[in-house]
Parts: sequence; structure tokens; C-alpha cells
Amino acid sequence: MSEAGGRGCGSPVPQRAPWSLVAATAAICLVSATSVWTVGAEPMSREEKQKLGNQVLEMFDHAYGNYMEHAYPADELMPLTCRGRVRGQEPSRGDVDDALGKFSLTLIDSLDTLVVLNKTKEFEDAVRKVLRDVNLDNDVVVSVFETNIRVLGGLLGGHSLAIMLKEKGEHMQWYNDELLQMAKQLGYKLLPAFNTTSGLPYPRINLKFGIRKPEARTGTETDTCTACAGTLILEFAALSRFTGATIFEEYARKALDFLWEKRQRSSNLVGVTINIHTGDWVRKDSGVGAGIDSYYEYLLKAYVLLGDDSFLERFNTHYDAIMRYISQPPLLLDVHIHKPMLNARTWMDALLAFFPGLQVLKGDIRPAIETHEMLYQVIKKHNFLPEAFTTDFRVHWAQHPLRPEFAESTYFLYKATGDPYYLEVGKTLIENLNKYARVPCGFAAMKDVRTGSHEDRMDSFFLAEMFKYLYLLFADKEDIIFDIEDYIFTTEAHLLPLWLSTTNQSISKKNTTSEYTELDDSNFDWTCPNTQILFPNDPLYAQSIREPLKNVVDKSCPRGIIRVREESFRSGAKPPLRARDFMATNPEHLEILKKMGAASSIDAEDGLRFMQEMIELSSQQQKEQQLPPRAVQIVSHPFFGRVVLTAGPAQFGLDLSKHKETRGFVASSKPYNGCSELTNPEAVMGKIALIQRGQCMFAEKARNIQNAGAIGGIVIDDNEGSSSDTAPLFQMAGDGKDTDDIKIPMLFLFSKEGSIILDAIREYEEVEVLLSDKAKDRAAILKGKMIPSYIINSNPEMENEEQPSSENDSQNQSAEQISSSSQEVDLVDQESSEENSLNSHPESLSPADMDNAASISPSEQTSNPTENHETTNLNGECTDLDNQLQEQSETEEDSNPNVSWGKKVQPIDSILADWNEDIEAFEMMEKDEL
Ligand code: DMJ
Repeated sequence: MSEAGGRGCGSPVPQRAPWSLVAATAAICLVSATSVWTVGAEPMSREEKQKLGNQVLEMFDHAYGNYMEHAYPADELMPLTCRGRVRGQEPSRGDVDDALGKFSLTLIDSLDTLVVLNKTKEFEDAVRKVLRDVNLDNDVVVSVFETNIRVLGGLLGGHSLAIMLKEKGEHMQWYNDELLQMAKQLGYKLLPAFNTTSGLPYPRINLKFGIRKPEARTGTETDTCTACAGTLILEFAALSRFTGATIFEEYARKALDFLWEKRQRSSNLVGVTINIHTGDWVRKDSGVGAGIDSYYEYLLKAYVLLGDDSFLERFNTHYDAIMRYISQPPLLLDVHIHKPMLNARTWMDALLAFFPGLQVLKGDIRPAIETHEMLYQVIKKHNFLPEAFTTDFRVHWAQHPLRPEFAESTYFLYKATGDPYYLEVGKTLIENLNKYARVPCGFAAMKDVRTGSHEDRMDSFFLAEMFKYLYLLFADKEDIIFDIEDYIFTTEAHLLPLWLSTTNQSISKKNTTSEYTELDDSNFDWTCPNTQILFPNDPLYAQSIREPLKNVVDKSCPRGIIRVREESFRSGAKPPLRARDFMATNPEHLEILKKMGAASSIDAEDGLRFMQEMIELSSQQQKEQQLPPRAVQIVSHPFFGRVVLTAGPAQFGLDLSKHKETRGFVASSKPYNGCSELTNPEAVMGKIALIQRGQCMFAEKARNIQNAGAIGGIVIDDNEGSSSDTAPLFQMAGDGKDTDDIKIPMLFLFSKEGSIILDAIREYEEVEVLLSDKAKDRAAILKGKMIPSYIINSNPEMENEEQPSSENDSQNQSAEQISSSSQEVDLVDQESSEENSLNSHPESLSPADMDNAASISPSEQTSNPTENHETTNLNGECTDLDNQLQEQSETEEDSNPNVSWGKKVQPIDSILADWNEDIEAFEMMEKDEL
């Protein structure tokens, strides 16, 4: 930024400025906007910002510390079972596992985060570990894209900051470019992937054997995603410029040139997947999220880093197309590349949340503010951004793997506007992470944002990106030990120094300017974004853009917000018939349908869209008939509600979505399969019985445990290793007869989730769980214990009690104990294990189940009917189902006999000891959540 004699940003005269020389990001150009903010959102005090920054540091320690303690050298931490994820040792999760190369992924991805967070000592240790332990020559097939952005990017980011620290003279004095040498070694390992006629890389490569050799087990793929082929230039160019080996930059440029050539010429859009041999578009839908996202990001950032005009020209051409077709503010909706006026989907994915950040870099702040605001409202509704959500803001895919994109955009918008509103947004992100994703052994991805259930997964990008952006959001310049403005963020938030633009520039640039661009210096395309123009003397600028969108999520009727473009340009004409409005009994509708044949291209287009909507509508309706997943939350010590497991519902028994949750201690039934009268009724009486799947119908198991006095049941899958991470959840069907006699709630857990409870019983004996439709607030769980105040006030031990050295220590230990003891005891008695060996599931094979085939179809990714927070009633008014349901459940008495707290017969000493532990944990939790 400071060097190279570049023009300062904010110059009122439009320039074809070498952006790379003057700014890492437009956001940086816009920092001066901060001072404009005198009114509007309340400013945040320096103390509060520092407090939040410290909270981010503590959270990072919790995530990184647990990874290092319980997972390293494995690629990732499994935060529920508190161990490392080693590829091949866990059931395959498909493509997601292609990021894991047995190269200590999380450690490498975390390197430069350590420096940003001012943990230089830890950085020094981490670099030594990487150099000592990491092997890049494993016989494992990895994704070229993921390995590039996470591992190559991680090594280069680490190298960039290592040399910066060395130059400062205090740390890393021993460092001699070792990370760079590793990066180069990895770069050469990735090169065989580019051995295609097109120059687009194969999507996967074997680190040891490359592509084609028989032992490589890859190289037969024909397609790759656009982002996969188009997100290499920053890392590859940096590698070339750091080392002088030009081949890397050349290969990455060639791939980008090919993608550019293949853009759809009339729309200037690219599809999601492309054939790497022929260059044909395989998927012709186009958006800014999954599959394409970072291709656009790298065009603009390649210009910033390398100063090559052709990248900016390409970016601007695509950006115009995006704003013309895909941007439907505040939405960003996929369209067809050949028919860009035709929406390809009615939902958006979470990856597109990076786009407002990129728009800041481009200098187009208004739509960035709008989209970000819409996303924030979705987050406020579900605590996290679901992997996909519909245009009327219902959950489409309910997972959330702790993605950082929204935090990234929040950071850039704050830098651009200086509006303290974005600090408050960041604060909410921190609170939600601590409240819903934090578990004793790290942070767990959300399996289902609707239920609050977890997945045993903490992706490396959580450490590479989330903590970096959150920390930087609250940091002042002096909180960071180097000038962040001298670097550019890769898509994985790794830092590459801007001085690379002037180093080893031997690659010939392709100058394609005259070919297609009419340069128009009257707009921002060739200038640094100018704060004077972006914020025209209006301190309330950002707020005024957000204001009309304030209730866009809460007040939207289904699909009400989609822009019907045809309606706007065919003024006077009747609006096209939408599938949602179609009535087979309406003659006018039938007439319109007939015309959709092909009378005109517009009618044909309407027809196409109508059919597509019909298909979506009917599949959505089918999905909505299925029951949504449920949650099993472990509420006793030391979990205190922090572990939430995804459970399948039953089509019989107490419906947890309509009734208050059921809480109770768990007990294994005998026989464990629950297929006959229980021989241990005294053990399950008043408790939640654990039963193993198999040997008889689910309903029969339910009746047997109910007769023994159980207040609920959890059926645990007998298929060892099964998990809701890898298998679609299903509903337990009845037995084809009347099941009204079953009054207790029944839930299903796959084996891996079930063994978390079984392990907990081995370790702690008394394990209490909550069965519900949605995880409950942890504070409420502890408060629900109704601890008499005299106990809190009169316990001198408590006042003097020493706090454990850190919360992590005690919790980690517990979690570790659970996992390490998992092999020791076999709860399954001899009789039932013999039965298990038959491994039959009559409940899934019976004629009744055949009838109910639909009822055991995957429900994991379905839209929850109760999730339809707003829906349209017959009169076309918006009604709030959530409120209705809430009112309904609030009218139900708190006197549910199934709530079993207090039923446990326990000596008073032990109750007091328990209370003390709980109070202590609660206090600690409150402390760390403040
Ligand atoms: C990260 O690995 C990168 O940001 C990538 O470009 C897409 N998103 C993931 C995290 O969500």
C-alpha cells in the first residue's frame, strides 16, 4: 500500500490505476469512511471492541487447543467424540473427505491465523511442527482445489508472515524459507492435474502417484466445477513469484484463459461444471455461490495482486452480467446461462455470503449492504446460515458447517462503511457460536439449524477464516503486529503480500482489452472506489439502504419477494401464470397452459418455467409431509446441553413438535432390543429407555418400554459405525396397525450418535437427556433445575472454590475420557448380541413398511412444515406459523409428568455435589458467553 508510488485511493479523478500497487482491497480504500459515522447505529466503545476481540481469542484457543490436543496430527478434529478425523478410519462422507490428505490440514490452515491473532510463539511452534511432521507424499486422493486453497495457500500464508516476522528481527530468526520449499514441493505434486488438452485441471489427484498411473485411483473424471478450475491463480502466481519458477502461474493462467473463452457469449455467464476435455458446460446453471464463487473472486483479486488488466476486464464483464441477471436485490438467484432471464432455482446457498465482501472490493456497496442485510436476517431467524434457503427464507438444506463467508462480508462492510452496526452483527455471530456450536471439545458444525443438533465435524476453514475475520473486525490497527493492508486475502483467507506484484514478473500477459471491452472511465470500473462518491456526505448511507429491508425475512410471504422480471418489462401484459397459483379447475389457467406450447418465445419461456416450478412445488410438498428431525441433548454433567445429537422422529407416540420436551435419565433396557417384556422394569421406570434397533418393529419396542414405565425411548442403530453425518435420517414407521396406544416419545439415533450416550453412561453412570424438536437454550436447561437460592448463597465451598485452570482443561478431559473408554465396556448383553448377529431389520422390511416406503425416505434435508415461519393462508394473508405453534406450546402446562427432573433417587450429598458442579459450570459458561 505504502510503496510503489501508487495513487492514493479516493482520488476523485478516475484512473486506470494499478490497483495492486495501491490497495490490497477496496475495503482498505474505504477505511476512511469510518470517520464519517457520527450518527446512526450506536458507536461501540474501545473497551467493548477489545472485550469482543479477547473473546475471539479465547474461542480460537478452545478450537485450536482441542485440535492440537486431541486430533493433531490428524487433518481435522471431531469435536463430539474428541478425536482426530483420519481418512479411511471413518465412514466416507464423499467429496467432503477429499480435503483430507493426511497432511495435518487444520494445522497448516491455521498458520497465518496465529500471527493475525498475535500468537507468534504458537506460530513458531506450529511452523516447527509442520516442518517436522507433515508428509506431502501420501497415497491419498485429494481435491486439487481444496489442496490448493487450504494447504498450498496455508503454507504460502505461513511463509509470507514468517518472513515478515523474521524481518522484524524478533521471531522466526531461524527460518530459512522452509515453508516455501514445502509449498513448491506441493505445487509440483499438483501440476500433473493440468495434463488435459484444455488446460483445466482434473478435480482430484493422488499425492503420491499423480493422475494416470493405475495405482493413482483417479484421472478418469471428465468434469470439474468452475471454481475448482478457476481458483488457482493467487496461490500459483504467488508460488511462481516467490520462487522464480514460472510454471505454476502459467498453468493457472491457462486454465483461466480457457474458462474465459468458454463463457456463454451472449450472457457472459459461466456454468457450474465444465467438461475438462471438451470444454462443454455440463451444468448450465449460473450463480455466485457453490461451484462458481471463487472463480469471480480470483479474477478481481488476481488483478489486485498481479496488476494485469485482463483480469479486471474479465471480472467487470462477468460482474455486469451478474448484476443484470443474477442479482435480484437483495437476492442472488441462479439462472440459466443460455436463458439468463430464467431462474434456475428457487433457493440460495450459503457460500454466496462471500459476495457482499467481493462487492466491497469492487466498490459496489449498495447491493453489498442489501444482500448482507438479507443474509443477516436469515441468520437471526435460524442462528446460523443454513446451507441453502429458499427465496421465501425457509430452510432448504439445514446443515451449517461453521462457514466463514458471512463473517468475511461483515468485516469488509465494516471496513467500507465504518458503521458500528456491523460490529453488532459480529457480536451476534460470536454469541451464536458460543451458544449453539461450542462443545466441550471444540466447536461442532450444525447438523440441523432447526433442531440445533450437531455434526461431529470442525472444518479447517473455521480456524483459517472465521477467527481471522472476527478478530480483525474488532481489532484496531495497533492490535495487529503488522500492516494487514499490505496483504490480500485468498479465498481461504490466507495472506499474500502485495509486493509480489512487482517481483518475478516474467509471465507474458495476455492483453485482450481491445477484444471486447469498451472502456468507460466515467464509472468505477477502472478506479479505486472513492469514499466521497460512495458515501455522498450522508452518514446514514448504509442505514438508509438497510432500512427498507428491515423485515424482508420476517414479513415475506412465500416467493413474494422474487422479482418477476417479465412483469416489469412487459407492461400492460398479464403476468405469467405461476405454478403456485395454478388451479386445474380454472378455464383461464387451462387456456394459458395450452398457449405455453410455443406460440412465442416468451410463452415458451413461461411454459418452461411453469413446468420447472410445478416439479419443485410437488417435490417440496412431498418433503413437507415428512416429519422434521428431532434433537437429543445431553443435559447432565459435564455436557450441560452442549452436545446435541440429530435424531430421527417416529410416526407414533408423543409428537415432540407439539408438546413440551421430555427430559429424563437414560437406562438400557433388557433385553437390549426391547422386543419382549423387559426384565429390568425397575431400571427403566421413569427414565428414557435405550433400545437397540432390530429384531422387531419399532412400535413393538415402544410398547414394551412403555409397559415397563419408561417415559420415552431412544432406538440406537445396530449397524456399527452408522452416523447421521453419512446416512440420511429416516422416520420410524408404525406397524401398520393403530398406534394410538403409544403415548411416549420415541427417537432414533444412528450408532455413532448413540454411542456418545452409551460412552457417557460408562463414564458418568447418570446421564440425563432432553428429547425435543429443537435444542434448548443451555441457560434454560440449568435454570430448569430450580436450584434453591439458599444453596447457592450458603455454600462457603463454592465461594472459595478454585476455578479449574481453564474451562477447556476440565471439559476436554471429560470428553477425552469418554472417547478413550469407548472400547472398554460392552453394554449389549450376550443374548441380544447373538440376536444382533442376525442383523435383520424386520421393521424396515415388513409389508407395513413397504406401505410406508415414503415414510422412511430421507428427511434430513427436508423443509420443515413448522419451519414455514410465514405462510400464506387461503385469503392470501401472511400468517406466522411459528407464533401459532409457540402459543400452542405455551398453553401446555409445565406439569408434564414426563419431565423427570427430581425423580431420580439420589442421596442428598450427591445432589448437592451435583448442584455445585452445575452452578460452577453455569457460572463459567455465563462468563465465557459475556
Ligand atoms: C472455504 O474453504 C473457502 O472460502 C472456499 O472458497 C469456499 N468456502 C469454504 C468455507 O465455506
